[in-house]
Amino acid sequence: MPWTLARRAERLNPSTIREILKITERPGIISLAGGLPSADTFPVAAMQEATARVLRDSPREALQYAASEGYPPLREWVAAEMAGHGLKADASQVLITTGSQQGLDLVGKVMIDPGSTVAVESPTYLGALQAFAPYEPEFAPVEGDDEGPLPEALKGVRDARFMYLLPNFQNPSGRCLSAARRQALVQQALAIGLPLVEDNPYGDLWFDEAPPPPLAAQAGDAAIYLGSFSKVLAPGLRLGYVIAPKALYPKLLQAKQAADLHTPGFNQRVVHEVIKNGFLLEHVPTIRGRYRAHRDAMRQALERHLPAGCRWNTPVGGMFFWVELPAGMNATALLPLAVEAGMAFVPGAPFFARGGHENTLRLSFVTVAPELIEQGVAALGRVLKAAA
Ligand code: N5F
Repeated sequence: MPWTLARRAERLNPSTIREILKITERPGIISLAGGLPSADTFPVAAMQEATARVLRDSPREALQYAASEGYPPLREWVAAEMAGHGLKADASQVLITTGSQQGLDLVGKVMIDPGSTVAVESPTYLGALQAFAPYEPEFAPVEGDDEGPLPEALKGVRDARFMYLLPNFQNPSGRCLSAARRQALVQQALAIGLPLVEDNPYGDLWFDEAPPPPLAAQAGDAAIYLGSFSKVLAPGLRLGYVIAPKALYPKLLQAKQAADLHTPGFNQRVVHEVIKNGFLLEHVPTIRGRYRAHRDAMRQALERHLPAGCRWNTPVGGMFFWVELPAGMNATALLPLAVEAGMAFVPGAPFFARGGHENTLRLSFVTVAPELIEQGVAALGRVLKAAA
């Protein structure tokens, strides 16, 4: 073998979610594993019309190489949308990315040196751990409670390059930070000079009331904000965005250029065409209503089928239930049995930067229909009872 792997390649891991998705693509498996939006919410007709209009009105531009920063009207739309959420940023601070997953990679590339500290929630999004890990950080989990990370605990990570946070309906825990906790966290972060990287793909998927404004609205230049069109339109478009402090923007842009020159201009134009006249104001509430009904179906199924000793949250938005099994049970070991029984989940351990917590698992309630949620959770219940 004439090849020598780079040190960062050693840190590359397969995504547990993607590995499970391979199994769950087998017919007959009820997958509560992947955070896949319900395909019934994809706006197919609106996409068809917008695609036809883009190809009719601007085919040469739409099919040509385009600006690395993104399609200017889409950047303007993002800036205006975020202003409505209290985050004032200029369109020149918006970088359109190939999914918010790419935003995580670009932030890692620009901000992390080998051995530098990255503070994370515990648990946190495993795809972010996967994106940051090749840049060789030391992850520092920050202690928290039901309202979010503890502001006091930030003092322990004051030297971190940044803290990565998911304030709304967190993946995987479903947790939503209270307004008071957001304010306390930002105050503490500003006081100790700790920058924040805020990832918010689920904020629009609330069931009863909109979550408080983003941390970035209060943190100013101390925050980078990541958004995504995956959960409000369709993940196959691979469209997300980063809103960055002006001083950081050029470096993120250079990293973006090096990675893929630009996000597909065709997709950006089609999406802008779909959303420019308020489409999401009507579309997103239909997703909320549907997902709320799915959440209720899963809550009932969990109450009916999970054995005593299991605990779970009731998410008020987003896509996930987070389940704690009785101590001593191992979700990773139970997964093959669950698949044999006809269902799949994501084990919780990979969501913890330092592992452990083998008795946790994540269930998505949005991908399959309520009847299948009931069947899938019933199968999980049988597996857990047999293992107890
Ligand atoms: O914007 P996009 O589609 O790149 O979303 C990436 C992303 C970023 N940040 C958080 C907190 C996320 O939850 C995600 C998407 N997570 C899904 C999940 O199931 O955890 C995606 C999994 C789909 C897959 O790997 O095929």
